[in-house]
Amino acid sequence: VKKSEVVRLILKERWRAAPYHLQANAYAPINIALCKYWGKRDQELNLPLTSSFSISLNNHGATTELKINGKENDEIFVNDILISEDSVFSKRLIDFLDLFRHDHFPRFTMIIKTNIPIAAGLASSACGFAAMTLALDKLFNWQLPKDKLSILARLGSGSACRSIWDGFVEWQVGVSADGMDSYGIAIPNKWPDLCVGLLIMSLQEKNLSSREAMQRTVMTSPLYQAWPNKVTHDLFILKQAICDNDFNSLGKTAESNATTMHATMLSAWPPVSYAIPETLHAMHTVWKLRDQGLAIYFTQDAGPNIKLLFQKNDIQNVREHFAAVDIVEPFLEI
Ligand code: 2P0
Repeated sequence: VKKSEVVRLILKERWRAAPYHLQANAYAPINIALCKYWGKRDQELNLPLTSSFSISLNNHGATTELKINGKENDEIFVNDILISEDSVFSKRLIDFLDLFRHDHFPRFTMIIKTNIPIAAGLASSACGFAAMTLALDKLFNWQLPKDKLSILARLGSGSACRSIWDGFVEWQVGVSADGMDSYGIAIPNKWPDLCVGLLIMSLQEKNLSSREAMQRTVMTSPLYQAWPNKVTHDLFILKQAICDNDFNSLGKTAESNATTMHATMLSAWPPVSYAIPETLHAMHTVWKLRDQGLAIYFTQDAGPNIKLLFQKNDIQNVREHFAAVDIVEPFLEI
């Protein structure tokens, strides 16, 4: 199934209609998976092999402004820098926009502003494509429900389907070939004391995309066959932990899910590791602090940066050990 067919199924008579506004903008948060998406059953539609579960980081994310520019080309600015049309990043965005317009028209100026490092394993493509989808919905006045917007965002980047929502989100795996049952669903439970600490160790762009890394893992890792069962188990425990407000169960499950995902990558061939020495150092610090009685856990995505999980009453303690930590309270009203 092609992306354009899915877009037609969702937009129906709205597909390729003229824009309703000349300009629109939207915001979407980054999301951190507590149970990871790692492996696709469909490369074209970004359909996953398993469900996944995340938390959106309310005030950390991307704002996208879309303007019809009347020019012959699209222009993309990221944090005020004009991005080359030939870059992989631009091509991905332009291909995505082309799904919704005739022969590349109208052309857009896209002004993307993020308050997170791009491509350093902080889910910048997730919030970027989610914000773009929400801006398109406004520009074309589609007024689509969020499950449909989540499917469209997934066509840009898999994990973007979770950034359509705040709070806890489950991306259900789905079974259909066109992916109409594979989108993010908001889990209504809140956890006001939950904190996520971002430890930025490197701002360098990764040299292997998560797209390639996950495909290589599925194709070559002897450990990958254990992954779907691990996800089923972890999802169940995570949801239970949220219902019971059991922080240690949530933290343990998220950390174990991340280390298992990275073990599948390390056992791929050629091996994949996103860790740098600072990553391992932070992990050891977390383990040491936990031995000393602090309720702190970590997770790591397709980059070297570590995300700490802890609760509000330990903020001071965490700051003492991780001076550079950027603390986010996902459920804080802002
Ligand atoms: C996640 N990651 O669940 C996992 C954990 C990285 C590690 O989703 O190819 O950029 O666009 O569907 O969404 C990053 O992968 O990949 C990701 P595509 P995406 O957050």
